[in-house]
Amino acid sequence: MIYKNLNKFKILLLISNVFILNGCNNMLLTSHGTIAKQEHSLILISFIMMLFVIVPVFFMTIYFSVKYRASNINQIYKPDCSESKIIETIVWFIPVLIISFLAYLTWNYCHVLDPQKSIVSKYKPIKINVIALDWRWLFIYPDYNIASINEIAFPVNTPVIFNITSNSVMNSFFIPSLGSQIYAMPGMITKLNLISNDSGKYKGISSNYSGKGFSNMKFTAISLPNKKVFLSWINKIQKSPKQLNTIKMFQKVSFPNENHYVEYFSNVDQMLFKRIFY
Ligand SMILES: [Cu+2]
Repeated sequence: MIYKNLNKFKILLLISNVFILNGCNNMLLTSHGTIAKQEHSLILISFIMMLFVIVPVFFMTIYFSVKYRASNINQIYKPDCSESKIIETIVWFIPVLIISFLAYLTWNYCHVLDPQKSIVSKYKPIKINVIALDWRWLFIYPDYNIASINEIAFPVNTPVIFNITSNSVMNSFFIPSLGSQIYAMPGMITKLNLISNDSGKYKGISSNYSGKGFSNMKFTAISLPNKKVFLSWINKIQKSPKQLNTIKMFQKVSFPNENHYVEYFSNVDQMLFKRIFY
């Protein structure tokens, strides 16, 4: 009987392992840029620090409940004990130590990883203006006069400066593999600096619920191997017959639509981004 239950337990353990280990492949934990890598280590350090609290608590819960069970008559019985200097010291000192360390860490990383801070690199940064629509992402490359929906590209090891706003409700711009999410808000511009150190395709999402089409509000961030490939990507979009140089065209593009597809626009109004948030 016990053996049968043990086998069931093993199977359950195996199945749950699949789900737990699946988390290892989580986008947030497969970092592909300097920013994401530092955030990854911050998460890991904080996680380990918190284990210093959780593991002893779990251990003590089991240990004390076994040791001080009613049937254990061999233990010392001290009904008048009301104070212990040793216990007081431990339960105050350790949490203070952990919280101070986490506070120091958070303060430091907050300044190092400030989304507004430009990333030092020998390459000239790429500027991308981001507009959150219902329920798509519109990206404008002001230096190349082009725009795209639900797709961006940039060369590897090149800093990317995102200026982000929303033409609708609040959303959140997030490329988990590259780190740092930031809010897209109407009437405001938020700034985000990211870099990719590996070429590849990364998933971009909105991590802030914004209505019924929200689950389709995804985009692809393509990190291209070099500037030459990037320029040919730009060139491909510059040949697109679709244009975006009047407010009427923009209204058509920004009309609520939950279909997830990629669109390219050539000849984009230089002032469009500014017009949207004023
Ligand atoms: Cu705000």
